[in-house]
Amino acid sequence: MTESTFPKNFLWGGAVTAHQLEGGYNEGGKGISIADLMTLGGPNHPRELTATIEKNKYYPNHKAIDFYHHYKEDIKLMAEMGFKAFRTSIAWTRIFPNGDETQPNEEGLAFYDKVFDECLKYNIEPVVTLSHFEMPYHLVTEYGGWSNRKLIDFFTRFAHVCFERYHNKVKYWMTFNEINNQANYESDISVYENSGIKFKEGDDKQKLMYQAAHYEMVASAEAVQIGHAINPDMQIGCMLAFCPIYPASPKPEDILFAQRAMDSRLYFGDVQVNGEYPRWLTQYFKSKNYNLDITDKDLEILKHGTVDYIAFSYYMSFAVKYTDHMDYREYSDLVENPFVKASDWGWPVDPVGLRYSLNWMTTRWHKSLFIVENGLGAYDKLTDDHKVHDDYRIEYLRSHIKEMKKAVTEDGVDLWGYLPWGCIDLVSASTGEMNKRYGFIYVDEDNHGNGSMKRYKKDSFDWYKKVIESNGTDL
Ligand code: P53
Repeated sequence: MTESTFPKNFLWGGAVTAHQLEGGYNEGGKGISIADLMTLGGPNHPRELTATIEKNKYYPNHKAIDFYHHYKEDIKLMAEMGFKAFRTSIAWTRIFPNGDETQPNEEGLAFYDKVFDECLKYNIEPVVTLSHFEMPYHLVTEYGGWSNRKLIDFFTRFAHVCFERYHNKVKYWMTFNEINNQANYESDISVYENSGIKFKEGDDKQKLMYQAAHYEMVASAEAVQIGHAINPDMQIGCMLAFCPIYPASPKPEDILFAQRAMDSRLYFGDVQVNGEYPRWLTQYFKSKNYNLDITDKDLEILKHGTVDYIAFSYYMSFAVKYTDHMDYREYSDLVENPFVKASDWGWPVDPVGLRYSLNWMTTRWHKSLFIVENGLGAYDKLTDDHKVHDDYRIEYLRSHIKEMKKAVTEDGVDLWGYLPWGCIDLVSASTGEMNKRYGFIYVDEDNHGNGSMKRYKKDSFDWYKKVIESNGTDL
């Protein structure tokens, strides 16, 4: 008989990242990260990327939800839901405040010892991202972010220190969060968050993105080797934003173009999993006369630093229609998909796309998978008696878990776990808002940082607790 539910050791839990939740942006010797210089934006106006902290602007990540001082209380609530795993990141600027020091900041290291110990106390497995949109700002101003090869050394030093310090506490690691978001190279925010590059007038954005991504992937492959040398039991993965891209119609040109769009967004996975660039892309670099700085030694490193597993986020799917070019651009080539609804922030909601994605990756890469983000950003209302009736969130998660279950039980996908995003409300990455909420736990704080900061359980808290208790049977 085939197994009809999730494996016994399935890692149910939730996910966050340092800069969107910790606050304490200048405590414990922490340096300024790129996220500390992003202002509050909104659904219709982008966040500003300022060069210094300006007095009259609001920077939501400075305070975030103050996990820096609330971590015990917050992890306790996650334990109450029965979490088996908790994904967070290590703020690079707590360990290397400027990024180019040779010695780490002990106070920063000690903070994460406390966070991981608190998780382990409840048998919660920490799942840790090394770089999640929070590189030291000093590396931007002094080196131009990841446009500079020197960043490889700074990052691998950071990775080395973290692996050495925490290898007995943390088994699951990821190198770069959503490394492929910058495939959307026309977006200033996407490239800045991944690579710390601020475009100037006249820049070839696409070329700069390919070069930066190359250095990052070399750094990631080196980190994999460093980590395995320290402790071969550590599982070190890549992390991709997986948004499947469908053809708008069965027209052959649409299908071909959708394939190219997927390849353009996901070549990062090809390099990190297979250890080499796909042929179409090498050919593309030639046709563009890009002459990127990719050395033979780099190619060796990529080959020997392939990842142990694939972590990914899944929020939405896209659709494309061929016009007159094969060079996919996310802004201009997407068309609306009449078969899916959208969230309040315009993100298409497509649970079946999750099953499609799990199968797509399994067929292409033959590796274990780990869903480390999924969820619905929504407006919540705290009632007078401190409840949040978030049936829309439960519905979103339930429909995605159902599809994930089919992928595991019917399609045989090797999936390690499910860690929905923002398990406690936190600052949105794209808009900086608090009001774009994902959590099972409500945090009483508004877009401008006002509120009691008290934590309240939403209806989804009790629902998710039951889901975990029943290992995904009681949905
Ligand atoms: P927010 C774009 C597309 C898909 C995922 O996003 C993305 C982004 C960038 O915003 O980011 C991931 O907060 C990211 C998290 C982020 C989460 O999705 O914009 O890894 O840091 O918070 C949700 O609603």
